[in-house]
Amino acid sequence: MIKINKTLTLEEFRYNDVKQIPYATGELSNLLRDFSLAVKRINVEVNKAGLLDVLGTSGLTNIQNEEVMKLDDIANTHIFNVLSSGYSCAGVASEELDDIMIFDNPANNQSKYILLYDPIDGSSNIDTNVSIGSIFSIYRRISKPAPDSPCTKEDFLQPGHQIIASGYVIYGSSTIFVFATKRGVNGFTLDPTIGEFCLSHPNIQCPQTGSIISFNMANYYQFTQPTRDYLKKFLTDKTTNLSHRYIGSLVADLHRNLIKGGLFLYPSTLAHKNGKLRLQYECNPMAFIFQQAGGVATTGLEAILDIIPTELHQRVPIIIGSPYFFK
Ligand code: P6P
Repeated sequence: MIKINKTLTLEEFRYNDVKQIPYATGELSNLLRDFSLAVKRINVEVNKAGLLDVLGTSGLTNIQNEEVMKLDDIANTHIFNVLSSGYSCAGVASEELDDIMIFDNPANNQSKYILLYDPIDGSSNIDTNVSIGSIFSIYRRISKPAPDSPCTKEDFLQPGHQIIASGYVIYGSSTIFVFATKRGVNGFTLDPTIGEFCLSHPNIQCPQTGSIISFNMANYYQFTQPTRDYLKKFLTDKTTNLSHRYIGSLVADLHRNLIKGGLFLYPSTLAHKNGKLRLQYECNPMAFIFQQAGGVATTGLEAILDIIPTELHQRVPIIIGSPYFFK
């Protein structure tokens, strides 16, 4: 039979993974496939944003008391609809939903997973065509999967080191789906000719060092003195030849730093005492990805993945990047 050199689709990649894991049932692969379907639908909206009625604000405010952009609301609905119509997770939590949403039916109650997501991160950039992203993390339930046993709030308040898989999609010059499991970090680029995510960034490793430092300079004088002292160490070291790059879209800033190396921080500020970024669907998923790729993620005082969550929407300071910056 003729040999055809083709790139693996996300599903084909997962089939290979599942075949190598004796106890795997394929449920996690089904959940990743469902999420990839939802983000393909979001990708259509993002790519035609200026031609569809998806720009600007929705007129809603979320539990964070933040303006919900139309695309936030549309993306949230796309992900919710696909996951609730599937049977590969027992429930979800979203930045745009006040509380967890339990899919309480015999099929979904038997799923061993729950999923948390930020449907569109960086939404303030939507109207200016700057790269934005979607972020998710998947945990195994603490509650017992059974037809009459719905998931519980406790399932959604697990520390990040319990993550089974986490990932992001960056809607940029190309649309790339990056996800991590304990078997590594891999990136898949959407091939619009076949409508599939295809393996393009196998076995991503965070460079040991990097020359990019990312933080919002406008907040510098709101940083604590220890944060300024920490930054001064690198900004005054002539041997590091640092460049400051800050897109203001977490997924875009972190995807660049994951590939090229560097440091990103959103520390405590006067306006955001606990930092601005949310632990359960921004910091933990990104910290798990960086750690699996050889990077580091802390609050400045403790590892992000070790934090025991107390609130679904709690914020934490984050310093994340190449190991060099944590020596
Ligand atoms: P600031 C975007 O609104 C976001 O949630 C992240 O994507 C981004 O890293 C951060 O906030 C930017 O915040 O205060 O610098 O505009």
